[in-house]
Amino acid sequence: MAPTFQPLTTYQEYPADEMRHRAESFEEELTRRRTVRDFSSRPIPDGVLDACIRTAGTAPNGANLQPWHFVVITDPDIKRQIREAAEIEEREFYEKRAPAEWLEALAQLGTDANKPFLETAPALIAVFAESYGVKSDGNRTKNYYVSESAGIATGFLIAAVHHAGLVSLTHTPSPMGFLNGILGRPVNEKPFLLLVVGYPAADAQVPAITKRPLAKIRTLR
Ligand code: IYR
Repeated sequence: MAPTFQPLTTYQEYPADEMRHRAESFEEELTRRRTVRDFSSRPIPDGVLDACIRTAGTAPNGANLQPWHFVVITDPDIKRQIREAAEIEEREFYEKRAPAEWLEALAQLGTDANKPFLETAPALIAVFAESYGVKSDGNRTKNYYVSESAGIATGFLIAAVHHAGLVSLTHTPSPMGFLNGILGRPVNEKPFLLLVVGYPAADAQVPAITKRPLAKIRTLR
């Protein structure tokens, strides 16, 4: 397809001081984000998740094929089915599959096979990565950089949810093929992760962990 171009009208330049200030205040805002596992059942105001998912849908991605799909689950019965299926996998993981080294790495998070938040939280967003497209005649089309694209979109989604004033948990029961069955998604969509979203419980606790400082994560050359 021949490209059509239009002027870039959305770019906004800021003076250097303001740019630094903006960079640092965004840093401050995202540094307040914590992954939360203790959720309140309080419902999410209408429209909030739609805006967050539209934000996720603006993410850069392979050939602009936008290889993702988001399923928002608020139905208690579907949440219960997801919890039951996830806990089966998680029990397998914690009791059999996980190597000792992996369990040691997880120890600081205090996680286990019980996933009550899958029912308590008001919303789950199942993120699917579209491995390939399907044309109306049934033939497949290729997608590109599918994991990168879904990962960036999920990053946008997590930031948007935080910016809106909610908390989230990236949950990855493994394997999570059961999500296709429960949610009726086609086989070309691979479950990428389950984002648990809502308000934190009044007494929510988070693990006392820290992030690596700039000097450890960045090199200048
Ligand atoms: N999926 C399991 C285990 C787990 C794995 C990683 I890597 C984490 O950062 C956290 C948990 C669970 O959700 O408990």
